[in-house]
Amino acid sequence: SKEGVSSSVFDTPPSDTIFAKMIRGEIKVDPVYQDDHVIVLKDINPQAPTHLLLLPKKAQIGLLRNASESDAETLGRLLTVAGNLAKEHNLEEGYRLVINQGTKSQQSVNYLHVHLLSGRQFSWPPG
Ligand code: DGP
Repeated sequence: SKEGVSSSVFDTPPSDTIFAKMIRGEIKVDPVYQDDHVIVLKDINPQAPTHLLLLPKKAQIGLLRNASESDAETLGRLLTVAGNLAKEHNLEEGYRLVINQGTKSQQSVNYLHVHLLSGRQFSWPPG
């Protein structure tokens, strides 16, 4: 990066992120689930016994603030798929859905994604 200008994950357009490349098939993945709207992968660095990532397929959104009304169906589907997966995978004793947004939340990929974590005791407030 240029001197005095720190680089950021948000310098990468959503369509150039690793998740977009996976969705386009440019990087091979082994989805846990997919339909027309949502693709679900195992997180490469799991923070719980079950740690899935739910990605919107068509909406090339980095930050939630850049979502538009036309993304509403896809955004809703992320949650309905999460609920269905939790039921199918017998996670209903407890799971947590997380969307990290922005630098202070430690978002590390500029492509909107929902974490589904389960299989251990979580604390509140989150770390
Ligand atoms: P976040 O910090 O919310 O932006 O989470 C990004 C997550 O993506 C992080 O938990 C690690 C995961 N991740 C990064 N690169 C890859 C990858 O190449 N494959 C998979 N399956 N997950 C990845």
